[in-house]
Order: sequence, then structure tokens, then C-alpha cells
Amino acid sequence: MVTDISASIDVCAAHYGKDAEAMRAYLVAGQERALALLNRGPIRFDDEGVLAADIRAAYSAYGFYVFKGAVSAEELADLEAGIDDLRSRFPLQPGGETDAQGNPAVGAGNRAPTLQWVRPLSDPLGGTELWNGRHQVKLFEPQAAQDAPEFAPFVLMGHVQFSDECLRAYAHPQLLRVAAAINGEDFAPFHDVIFFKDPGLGAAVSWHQDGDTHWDHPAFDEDIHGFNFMLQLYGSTAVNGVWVVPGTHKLGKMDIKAMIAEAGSERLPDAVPLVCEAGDVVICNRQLVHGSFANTGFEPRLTINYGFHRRASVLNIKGAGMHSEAAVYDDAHIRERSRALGLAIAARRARFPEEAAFEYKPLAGETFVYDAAARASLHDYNLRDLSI
Ligand SMILES: O=C(O)CCC(=O)C(=O)O
Repeated sequence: MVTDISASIDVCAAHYGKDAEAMRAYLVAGQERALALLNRGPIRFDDEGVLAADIRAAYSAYGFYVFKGAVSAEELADLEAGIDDLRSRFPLQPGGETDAQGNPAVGAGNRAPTLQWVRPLSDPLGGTELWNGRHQVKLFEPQAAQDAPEFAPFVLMGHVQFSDECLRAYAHPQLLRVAAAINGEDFAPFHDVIFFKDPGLGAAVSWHQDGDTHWDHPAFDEDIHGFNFMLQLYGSTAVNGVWVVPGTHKLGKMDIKAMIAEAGSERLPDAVPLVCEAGDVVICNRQLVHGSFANTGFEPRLTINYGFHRRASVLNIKGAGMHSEAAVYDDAHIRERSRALGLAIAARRARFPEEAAFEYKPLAGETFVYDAAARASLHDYNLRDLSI
């Protein structure tokens, strides 16, 4: 079943002036192409417990796979309530110290990057030097409604320190088994971030590839910059979702300006949207060309990202200094950053005691208990993000 988004397609297209019909056709055709790809279904392992070969092959071919229904209804309800609570703790204005209840707001007192706000429907990164200039072109910025707020939440980095629900989802055992299948049992964490795409407000993220450090690495391959799990709280559509260009994760660093010049518009012809329902989780290769348009439609999107790397991609590597300060990631650094995963597994075990917990090999032998002191110890854990 796919959500009927025809009303959103109409309202979205209407923002694009002379390109309205082209945008409408692009959204409709993109959704059709996305649904025709053979890369969606439940997480499956074979009799030996190995990730199903067809899933592995499809992920390799396209650079993404939609795990249908990966999050149970029970956990999804937890996450929805947790995100509502999290948002109620946002500051009253960007950079504010207190929330509406007068308590210290999310992000107040953090050294690490956390909550960022931007102008509604803007493309804050496109065509700028931010993030090493990876967003090479600015996307069309539709006009927000007259009564829209001045700023809308854009991203929340390091979210697991602010939400027990997000922390527990980090330890989803089947997803972590997928992480081990793709990146090896000794896989390492990367970075965790929520993208907010509220209807009529959510900003665009211009076309880009995520990797930084390993494009010219002698052992470059499709998986060297890792992947993100993108957990969809409300679903994801052609209008509000991330679009990807399948297969580009194998092609090295792409000239996105040239791709757009060749296409004659920002509507890259081979791209497809991530079409998901609530509770679906996409595994998305960081090297894929991807981006999202401003959310001019009616459906909300909120994506909870959890990133993972191969250990060999980060161990003793000098980071790019983007998600965290540039540092050489020695074993102690990686171990310290991985504690968040150890705590996530403990927190999840307490909430879902009947579920077989994931055994994270690099922390074998260590015991984790998730309590108030452990929660406090997560403060600024993302200063150690493994930014490559
Ligand atoms: O969720 C989005 O709109 C953008 C996601 C993205 O660019 C990323 O996860 O790297």
C-alpha cells in the first residue's frame, strides 16, 4: 500500500511556477520508478543467519534498500510519543536556553552540534561552502505561507542523548545484524541525526554525496564511507522524501553541477524517491547522490538516522572534521564513541526483555546498565562522531 499523495503533488507542483507541470510529472514518474525497483521488503536472513543474498545484492546494485515494517507498532508508538516529548523540550527560539516549560532546552549546554533551525522551505546548504561544499547547487526555494514561523527545525544531531526512544531504536537487533553483514562484525558507529520535514516548512537538502575522506583511497569501494539507516517515523513520499540516484555509490566522486547542467534542471532524471510507510527503515549508502526538496506537501516526514562504518574505514584515520572536530580515530576513541551503542543495547533490553538482544562484538565482556548516570554520561557523546 502506498499513501495517496496526489493532493501534495498538486500543491507542491503549484509552487514551481513555469516548471509546475515538469515538477508534477517528475514526482509521479519518480514514485512509479521507485516502486518498480526490486529493493523493498522485510529484513530477512537465511538458515545460517546470513543476510538474505538477494537483499545484499539489491543493496549493492542500487545503493539502498527499503526494509518494510522494520519497526514494530509497539516501538513506533514509543517513538512517536518520544519525539513529541523531545520537541516539547526544544528552545522557544533558535539558540534559546529554555523550553516552553522553562526548563533547560534540548541542546542548551552542549558543546557538540545539536539542534539547527533554518528558514522554512529554504535550501540552507546548496551552493554554499558548508560541509566542505558538498552541496554543489542551490535547489529551488519555494515561498512559505505568510503565517509560517521565521525558523523551522532542520536537524538534531546526537539525538540519542535526548531521547530514550531514539536510543533504544539504535539497538534494534535486526538492523544491527544488517550493519554487521554489510560492515563486518566489528563495525563502528558514525553519527546520528534527525531530519525534520514538517509540512509547509521542512527545508531542502540539495543533491550531494556524503563521503569525504576516502574518495582517492587505494582500496576505494562502494562501502568504504559506510551507510545510514533512515528510520521513517511517519513515512516518506516523493514530495517530502529523500531522492537518490541508484548506482551512483559505485562511481566515485560525482560532478553534481555537471549532472544538473546535463539534465537541464534540478530534477535529475534517474533519481527515485524513498517511498516508505511509517516504521520502514531504509539502508542508504552514503556515497549515493541524494537530496530532498523542500516539503511543500501535506504529509510530515521525520527521519531518524543512525550511521555505521567499517572499522577499517575509521581506525587510525584522520577524520574530516565535519560532524566532530578533526582527530585521528584510535582504538580508544572508537571504543568511547561505541559506548552509546552498549548503553542503547542495555536500554533496549530493559524495555523489550523478551527480544534477543544484539551482541556487539567489539564491546564483548563489558557490562552496561542504563540508568540516570548512564543517561547523563551520553551528554555530548557525538563529539566523538567518526566523521569520514
Ligand atoms: O533527510 C533528508 O532530507 C536528507 C538526508 C541526508 O542528506 C543524509 O542523511 O545524508
